Amino acid sequence: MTASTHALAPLVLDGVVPYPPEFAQKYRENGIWLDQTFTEFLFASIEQHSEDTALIFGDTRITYGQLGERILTLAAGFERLGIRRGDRVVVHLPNIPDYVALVFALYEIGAVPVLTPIALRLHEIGYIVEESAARGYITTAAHDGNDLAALAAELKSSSSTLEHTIIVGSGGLEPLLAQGTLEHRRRSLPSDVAFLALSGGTTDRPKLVPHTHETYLASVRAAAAMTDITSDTVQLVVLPMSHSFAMRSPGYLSTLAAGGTVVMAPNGSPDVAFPLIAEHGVTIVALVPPLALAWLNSSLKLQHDLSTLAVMQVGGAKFSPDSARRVRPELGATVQQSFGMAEGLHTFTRLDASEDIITTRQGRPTTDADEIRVVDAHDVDVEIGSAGDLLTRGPSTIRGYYNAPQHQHVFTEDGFYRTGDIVVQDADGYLTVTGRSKDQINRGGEKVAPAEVEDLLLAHESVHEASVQGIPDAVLGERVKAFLLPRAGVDPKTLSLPKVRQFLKGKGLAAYKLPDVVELVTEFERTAVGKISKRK
Ligand code: OOB
Repeated sequence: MTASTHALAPLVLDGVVPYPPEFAQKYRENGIWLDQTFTEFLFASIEQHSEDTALIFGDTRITYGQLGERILTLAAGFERLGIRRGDRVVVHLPNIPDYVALVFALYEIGAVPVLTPIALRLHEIGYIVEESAARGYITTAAHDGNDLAALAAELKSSSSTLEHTIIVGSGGLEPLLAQGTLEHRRRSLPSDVAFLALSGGTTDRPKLVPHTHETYLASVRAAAAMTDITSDTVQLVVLPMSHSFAMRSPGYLSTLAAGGTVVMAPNGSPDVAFPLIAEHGVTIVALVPPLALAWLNSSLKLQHDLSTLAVMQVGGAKFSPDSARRVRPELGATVQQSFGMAEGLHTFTRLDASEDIITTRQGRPTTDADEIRVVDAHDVDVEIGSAGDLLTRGPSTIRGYYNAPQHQHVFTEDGFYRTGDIVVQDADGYLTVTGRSKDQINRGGEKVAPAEVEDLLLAHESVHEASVQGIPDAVLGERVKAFLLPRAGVDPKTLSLPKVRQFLKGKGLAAYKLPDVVELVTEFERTAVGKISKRK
């Protein structure tokens, strides 16, 4: 340790709910939380594998040595900009190699990236910038036909905290790369908040999830062990790199820490992914169920050599047993189901478990320190084999959302997170997800909070009341349906599906949250307290 290490005091971020000291002590004594930061975790690998390929994207190949150099150059650039330890910087990028370099450059200086999916738009990002009091915002010029440079300009003019907007790919990184590199050393502590991520969402506004280096790396290491990640691993990453499935379950973090190779793709469609598997000898991939189905149903699988693919992970939403059973015969890979959440817990089916287990269960926790309770409506534990609400507490599960005392009720007094998932646990600890008690739509792994969409719909001049619900869909699992009660005398045409979508898009809502179906109603059924009943 250097002299400056001793000078580091813990980073205090107001709005973070700490772990009780006795839990922190237990996790450290048990060797689950280690004395290591994100950059120490990665730089150990960079030093050992400097000549090996870390990242592949299109024709670009980046060695570990080059990645380390890029991180330290960008870190020097951020420091010159005046970004300091603890400062929040919203990162809103697609899967590109500089995503990894930029996020790790922020970790290197102890700044706190706020990791956001590229699909989000002004409504969400504006709120996230404000909520996190971000000093920086990093994006790309355009994505999916959306002008993100304009979004950056709009954010800058409306935010009182935002000083720096950086547009990657339009020369925006040049000033950061202009001169010099930092020396890699400890500038943050393992107990510091490393980053803020987004919760799947049940409320009218996104909630931010604070993870420390210790909490998150504990889950990265555990996932790597569950999935046999080594320096021979070639991992294809098609899901957004800001999502925890793509980050740490086992995600790109595990593969880079082991000295393996991460192949990034802009999306996971078979025509994009299959040639990459054949060309680079991909061994593992993580998919959401609709993508897994697209792979199974694609005739392209006969045209590409997919024989290196050993593990196909599926998670984010329920994968049907019938589809799971097709994976080995049709793709030659072992299916590994994963059930996880930004808030922390992630579970895996073990690679050597029986075909029955891997096709019907969503996994079990990675460590004995992950506590699971399955409870009834009175918070009383149900019998093994019975369905109930899943509560969890453990070394990688947060104790509260960032700056959100109003949402602390989703954590019990003794620190269990109420996941809002209904599960059955079997005698071996495996979980089967059977339903949901939270007000959320799971659209093929992308989470939509009805309250967020309803809130915007109520701002429409023709809408008197709105209820947004999930409807079954053969491919996505669920789609988004808006039931609208028009104001008296309104022409129904003003509330056609295209018009409603256009209205919400204009409000800056991400495309995946836009209703797939609109139905006009003349009245709503009510619950006893007068709320719109969603069950009926
Ligand atoms: C993952 O994380 P989030 O934060 O986008 O969503 C969490 C929620 C869970 O509470 C559950 O409702 C649902 O997504 N979910 C699943 C599932 N995996 C997640 N529901 C049924 N079956 C599954 N396998 O989605 C996530 C994070 C890390 C690893 C995997 C998924």
